[in-house]
Amino acid sequence: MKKIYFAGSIRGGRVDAELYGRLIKYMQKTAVVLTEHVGSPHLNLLEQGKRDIEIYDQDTAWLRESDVLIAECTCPSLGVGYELAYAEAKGKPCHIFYDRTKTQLSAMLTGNPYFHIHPYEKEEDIYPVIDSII
Ligand code: 6IA
Repeated sequence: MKKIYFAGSIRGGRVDAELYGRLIKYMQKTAVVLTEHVGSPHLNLLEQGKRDIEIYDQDTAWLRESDVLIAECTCPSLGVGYELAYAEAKGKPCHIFYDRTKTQLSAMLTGNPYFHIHPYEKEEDIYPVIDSII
């Protein structure tokens, strides 16, 4: 089974947290998701116990261990942008999803041919693309 690093906004804002949760649940049917907590509704409570240096060390270790990075980028997040650049530097395939009716993606992502970018209009459009990735 492929190991997936799923990236989604945390301190950038949790408006899409439920969507992340549904995507993670779907991917877990056929793959290992290293970052299940990104879709957790209880993240704020959990987060208080962990120091930022531990979060950084764990997440960069998971990025190096992963086979593919899948990022949901509708809600902009500095952390997700950093993870994308880190994964690119490590040669990991990077897939970016965003709702084109809600946001315009940064030119630093759309302008980089390394990234596989998947704009969508409806959540149901995401799932067949995920199938083709994993
Ligand atoms: O800048 P942001 O906070 O929006 O960055 C979000 C991204 O950074 C996510 O894709 C995560 O991989 C990573 N990240 C940010 N905060 C955490 C975190 N907090 N834990 C793990 N990854 C994080 C603590 C919660 C945990 C104890 C359940």
